[in-house]
Amino acid sequence: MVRLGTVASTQEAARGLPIGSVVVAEHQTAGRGRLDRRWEAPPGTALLASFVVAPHPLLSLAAGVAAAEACGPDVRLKWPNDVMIGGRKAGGILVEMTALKAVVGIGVNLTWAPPGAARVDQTRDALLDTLTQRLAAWTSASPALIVQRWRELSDTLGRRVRVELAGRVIDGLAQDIAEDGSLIVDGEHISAGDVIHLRS
Ligand code: BT5
Repeated sequence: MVRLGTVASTQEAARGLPIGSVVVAEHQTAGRGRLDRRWEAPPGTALLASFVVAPHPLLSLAAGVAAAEACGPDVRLKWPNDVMIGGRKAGGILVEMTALKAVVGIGVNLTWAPPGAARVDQTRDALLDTLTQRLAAWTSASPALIVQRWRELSDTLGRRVRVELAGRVIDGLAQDIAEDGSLIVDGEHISAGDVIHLRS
C-alpha cells in the first residue's frame, strides 16, 4: 500500500505499479471522474484510493458491488456504479483498463460532501480495509454472481430513466442488467453513458 499526501490523481500514481498495488491519498488536486469530470474532496475528508487489479470484463460492476458492501447496508448502486445513499451520491468509481491491467479508482465522501451529495459514516482506514477485502472477493467472482449481486443492490432497475447517448436520448424503463454488464432500457442494451433516474 502506497500512502501519499497530496497528489494530482491517485489514478496516475497507480498506473505504473504492479497488480495488487493500492494507492491512497490525503488530497487530490486533479481528482477525476468519468469523461474527464472532476472529483471534489477537501484534504483529509474522503477515501481516495486506486487499486491495480487484473483486467476483468465486469470490473466496473464488481467494483460497484464491492464498494456498496463496504460502505454499509443502506447503500445502493446507480448504473453503472455510483454509490448512493438515500438517492444521493456518496461515492464514485472510475475504471481505467489496459490490455494487461486495470486501475480501479474509488472515491467515497466521509466527513464532507458537496451540496446534495451524501457521506459514509466510517473512518477511512476501516473503510479501506473492508473495501480491499470486498474488492478481492468480487474481482474473483463469476460474472453471473456479480450481475446477480448487482441486481440486488440496484437503485436503478425498475425505475424510469433517461439515458443520454451521443446525439440521442432514451426515456424508458430500466429493465435489467445483461450478462455483459450493459443496462437494458426498453429492450435496448446500453453499454456506456449516463443515466438519470426519473420520477415515476
Ligand atoms: C465518478 O465519476 O463518480 C468517479 C469518481 C472516481 C473518483 C476516484 S477518487 C480516487 C481515484 N482518483 C481519481 O482521480 N479518481 C478516482 P462520474 O460518474 O463521472 O461523476 C463525476 C461527477 O460527480 C462530477 O461531475 C460531479 O457532478 C459529481 N461529484 C464530484 N465530486 C463529488 C463528490 N465528492 N461527491 C459526490 N459527487 C461528486
